[in-house]
Amino acid sequence: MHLELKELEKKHDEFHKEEQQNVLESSHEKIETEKSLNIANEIRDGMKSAFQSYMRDAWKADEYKPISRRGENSFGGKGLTIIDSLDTLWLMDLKDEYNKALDFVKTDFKFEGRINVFENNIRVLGGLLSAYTLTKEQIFLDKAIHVGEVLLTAFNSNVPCAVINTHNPGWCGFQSWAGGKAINSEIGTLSLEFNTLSKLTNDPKWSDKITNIHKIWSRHQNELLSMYINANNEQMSGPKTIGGGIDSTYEYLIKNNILTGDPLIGSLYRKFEEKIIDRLLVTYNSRTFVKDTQTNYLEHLGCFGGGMFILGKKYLQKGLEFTETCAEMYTSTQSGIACDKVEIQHDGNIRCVNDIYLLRPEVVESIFYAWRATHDQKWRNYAEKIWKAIDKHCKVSSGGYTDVQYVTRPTPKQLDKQESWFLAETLKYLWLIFQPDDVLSLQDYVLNTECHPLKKFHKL
Ligand code: DMJ
Repeated sequence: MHLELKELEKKHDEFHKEEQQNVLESSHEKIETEKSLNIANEIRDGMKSAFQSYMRDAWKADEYKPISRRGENSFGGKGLTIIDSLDTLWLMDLKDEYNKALDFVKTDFKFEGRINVFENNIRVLGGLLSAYTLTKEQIFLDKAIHVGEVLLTAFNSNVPCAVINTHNPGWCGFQSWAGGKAINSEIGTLSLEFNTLSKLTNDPKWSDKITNIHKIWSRHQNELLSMYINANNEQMSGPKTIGGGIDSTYEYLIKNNILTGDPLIGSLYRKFEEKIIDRLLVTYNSRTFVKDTQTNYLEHLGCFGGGMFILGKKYLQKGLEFTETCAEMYTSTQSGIACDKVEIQHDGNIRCVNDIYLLRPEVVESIFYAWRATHDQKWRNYAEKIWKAIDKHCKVSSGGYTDVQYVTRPTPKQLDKQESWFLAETLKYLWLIFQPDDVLSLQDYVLNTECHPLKKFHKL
């Protein structure tokens, strides 16, 4: 009898302890959710400031110079910032700004003149397709089809031209810095948009071009891809890294596999992924990163790689470690802002090589995938720190955000450019990190390299 009573008391105590623990956990969760909402609102205010000051001083220009308060037509005057911002405005429920952007597309948007195929594909075609995907406004699809028709004229052969000009049909240019060759990342970063356009229109003329490009990759699958490719004989040359010039080619293989469900593209990605892990991924005193072939340099641009491994699942842990190295590029400077290029030394020290920050997204991009994959609070903590540093040093007092220089000093120098990718990507990834997972669920969407969401084919 006595024993039974003791047993009962014990059970009673355990029950209360558990209850208290549950109450504690749920109030902790409440505080975390509230905190996340506040940070998300701050980021939304940042987007408001970036877009509204562009509206005030540079409406219809491609990009904004927030210090001199004027526009810059870096894309020949296509309203690039407007198109690149459409889906962010919609997602953040910035209605007035979104409606103004929609009116621009209806009445003013023109796609003509000199056109850089890769940049216009990821930002303009990607921007229009994602706006259509989210809103179902027919005008976005109509304009996307028009843009897609123009981009198709870049294909004189399997390897498209880097630059075309609608005022000079048939003219085909390549980047002079690439010695007249095509750049691998440029031709490898068309597939998500072209395949989506074919799917939505039921016309294979875009996806056919992608099939041809994938045949080139298949012929080179026994080695890592090089930076340049000769458009005439499809020979490759130049460095084999995952930085600028190659980066998003690999990213688009895994994303295209997820978008379309095509297993052949998946196995092509796996072949390259294996080689990147074997030959380029290193760990120096607990800092894991994908190195350059000749040096121990790591570009901010290359930091998309952590997110790519996380998406690929097989090297999830390596992806998380790589993402942490990239996040530490921010925490290792006095301003809390990362350098555009660093050297990871053998003792794990991060040495700045290029002391500039161009409002780039790749690190918060990988942090976004790390957060969605693990829900480890440390990723939100990193994102919060990065956001606060950007807001402190890159925000211009009269409105908008700018590139900065001398990020290793406590107070960097403000330059005079608000990149369109800051509104399309950096702010969107940061905001998404503080949203629940069903906001742009990765079960339904694939984000292109400019963070424009496209619907997975089986969900269409
Ligand atoms: C963006 O336009 C895209 O993320 C692209 O893939 C690489 N460069 C910029 C941002 O740094």
